[in-house]
Amino acid sequence: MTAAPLTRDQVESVVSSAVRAQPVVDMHTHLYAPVFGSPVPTSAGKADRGGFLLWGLDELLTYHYLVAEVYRVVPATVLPYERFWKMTKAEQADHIWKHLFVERSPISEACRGVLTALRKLGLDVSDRSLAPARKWFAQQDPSRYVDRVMELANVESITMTNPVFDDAERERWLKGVKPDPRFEAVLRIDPLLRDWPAAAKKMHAWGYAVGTEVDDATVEEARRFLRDWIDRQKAIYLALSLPPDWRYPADADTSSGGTGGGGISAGGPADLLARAGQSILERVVLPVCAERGLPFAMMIGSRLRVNPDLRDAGDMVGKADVASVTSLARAFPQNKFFVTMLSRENQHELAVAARKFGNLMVFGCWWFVNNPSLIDEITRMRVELLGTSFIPQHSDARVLDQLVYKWDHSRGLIASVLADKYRDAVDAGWPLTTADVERDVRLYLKDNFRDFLKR
Ligand code: HDL
Ligand code: ZN
Repeated sequence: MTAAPLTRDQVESVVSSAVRAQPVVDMHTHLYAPVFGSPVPTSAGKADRGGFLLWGLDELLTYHYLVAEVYRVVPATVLPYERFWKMTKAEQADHIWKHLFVERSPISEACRGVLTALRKLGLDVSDRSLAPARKWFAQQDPSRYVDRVMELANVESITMTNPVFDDAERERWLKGVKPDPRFEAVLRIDPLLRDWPAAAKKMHAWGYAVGTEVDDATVEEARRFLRDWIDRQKAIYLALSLPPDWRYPADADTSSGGTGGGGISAGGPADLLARAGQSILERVVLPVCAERGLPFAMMIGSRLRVNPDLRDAGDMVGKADVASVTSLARAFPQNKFFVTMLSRENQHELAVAARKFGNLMVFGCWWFVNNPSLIDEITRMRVELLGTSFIPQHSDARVLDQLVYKWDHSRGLIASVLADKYRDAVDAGWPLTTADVERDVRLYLKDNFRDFLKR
């Protein structure tokens, strides 16, 4: 006997409970299992040592989003970048707290996120001082803290980002590391397409007989490199980010309004780079993904280091070319593509592109569109165009505690959109049940990702 259909008045609470209760599989983060090691906590005067798993108050406050924002208030002419980067994490955190929280109201999304995380962790900042919170964090044990944060955020699985061309990352894996099963690895390979000559040089030094020229021998060796690292990491997908001017095919004629050669003069060095990247994509990355049944994730639209002095905070967004995504999905029907785009202007076209290709899974509100007004707009549009067949969000968390706020904020927004859409269905006479809502929410927050990996 099926349950009684929901009335329109019951929809909101049923949806909100279902979204809050559904454990999330977070498909893209920059977090690491504790076994990778954490930075040595900063103590006055001692610069912290690098580490992988970032957590705690000073890391929350020195998130690169907040570094960008504090440099709008205290410009480099007042605080030279080099001086800021020489500060300890605690000193940087104090600087950000003073200027973005105490002397101005913390109402940007990145500021609000810190407050949500502290509140949900049970910390009181009503006295506007960091001291009590700092003391509490210093008493936390990292391994138990992971359990606490994942429980608080209701996240059951964390997908890491493992950039093999980053020396510290690569050495850590070569030493042997077995992440706990709640953390899954992603082979991140940006230089392969963004800068093949530099990637080839590194790979050659690592014992893979590749050359700058993408000939058959190089193709074979580059495939071996990917297979080795997929096996070493037990990677569940491959990923990279691409600049706004990435095009596929790289040399399509732009005059016909086609996808264009990367907007770069034909035959110039940049064009050669684009062509090498295309060969690597067509002859190495996609064939290996297909043979292993692994999705390829493309995060498109990031123009890196427009202000290099801001380091990770210095990247910019640019409108990219969705036609290149459709060209690729069409040319490689046996491959599976996760795609997210950084520009608000690309979102509608990307959602329509996903209607054309079942091997294209749209995911997340990434980085500069991971803000309430845009999450609402984009999620609403995606439900209207794609129904339940997309992945509404990933956290992109770089600091463990961010899971608490990123998922709290996103769950509220996703629930609000879904409540509207379910009310419309009820108004149209559909006998919606609680079980229906719970099934769909599980698709959005877990099964669409898991099923796409297995497809
Ligand atoms: O390329 C990426 O995965 C981006 O998410 C960058 O890491 C970016 O710096 C970021 O953290 N965005 O949220
Ligand atoms: Zn990311």
